[in-house]
Amino acid sequence: MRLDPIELGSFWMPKQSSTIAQEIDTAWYIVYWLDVVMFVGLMVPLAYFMYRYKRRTAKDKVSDVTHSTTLEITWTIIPSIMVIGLFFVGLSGWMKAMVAPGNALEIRTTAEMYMWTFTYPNGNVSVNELVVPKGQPVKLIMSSKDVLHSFFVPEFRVKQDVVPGTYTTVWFEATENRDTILFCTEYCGVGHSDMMARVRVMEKADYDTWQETGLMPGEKPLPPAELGKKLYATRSCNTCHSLDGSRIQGPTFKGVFGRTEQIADGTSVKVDENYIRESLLEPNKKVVSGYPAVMPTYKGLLKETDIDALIAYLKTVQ
Ligand code: HEC
Ligand SMILES: [Cu+2]
Repeated sequence: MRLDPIELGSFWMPKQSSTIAQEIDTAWYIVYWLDVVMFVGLMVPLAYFMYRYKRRTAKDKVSDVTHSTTLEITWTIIPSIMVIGLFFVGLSGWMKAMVAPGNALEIRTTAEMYMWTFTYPNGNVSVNELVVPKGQPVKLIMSSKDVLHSFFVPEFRVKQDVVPGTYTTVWFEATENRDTILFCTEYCGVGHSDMMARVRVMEKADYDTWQETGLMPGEKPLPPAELGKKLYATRSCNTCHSLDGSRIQGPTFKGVFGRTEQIADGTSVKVDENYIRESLLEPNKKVVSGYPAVMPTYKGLLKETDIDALIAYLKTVQ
């Protein structure tokens, strides 16, 4: 999936687009600059002493100082105070990041090789596109269908493992009316680097419209073939099916409609409306010979109009 690169907010960091981003960055910068000061403060004198007090001849005296209690107490107490200070800086941000506000909008999130599925409170589903209202806390209740994945939105400064067989949660409140990127940040297989999703942040009113009608801000209903073309990209068919005849994970869509396909059980089938429908709802019923049975089912994820639209679109891919 092709996405615009994330914008940088500073030399080190992407833009801050959530309510906790600022605090996380502040903690990070404190640690960072402390490290810089300590590193320089230790290494420069060290280098100087090595040069200045180098033992040059056998006659040079070796110091008889064995230790200095004052120095030892100083270099124990000062770093201890710094580390305790850092603990409280971190604790404050960590508590905020861990505990979602009670009024958070809950979105069920499922990760699987190699896509993200989001189910909204009213039953709407979006694939590889997380749609959230600006200025409202959002809590994701996440799990994985297969292996370990991890949810990471750099602009929001949130990151959380997504684990099979259990729920993990993460929350954020988006502050910018701008799209950004969600990455899988746990190596999960050959398609890992493609496992990204667009995060679309919009005004609450636009979000409500999208929930009701599926239309993004400024969008009009599309003719079926065009809607299908859009779904091909937004429902991540494009991660496995090419349009130009090349083989990715699945067979190319070039000339797919009307093509006769060899099925792994030895039979063959002509690609028509019903076969495409079945491929979407029960992909493993007829597996194309020579391909792995990795296509996920889209049952419950595509509306009837979406299925019609995809069929209309596939007819046009020649
Ligand atoms: C994770 C990879 C993956 C994704 C995502 C995926 N498919 Fe597939 N698809 C496959 C594979 C592999 C096959 C061949 C094996 C089989 O038949 O199950 C296949 C087969 C098909 C077939 C039968 C093709 C033929 O030549 O017989 C159709 C139609 C199809 N997919 C449509 C779609 C559509 C539409 C989408 C998006 C809504 C989609 N697929 C998403 C992997 C994928
Ligand atoms: Cu992953």
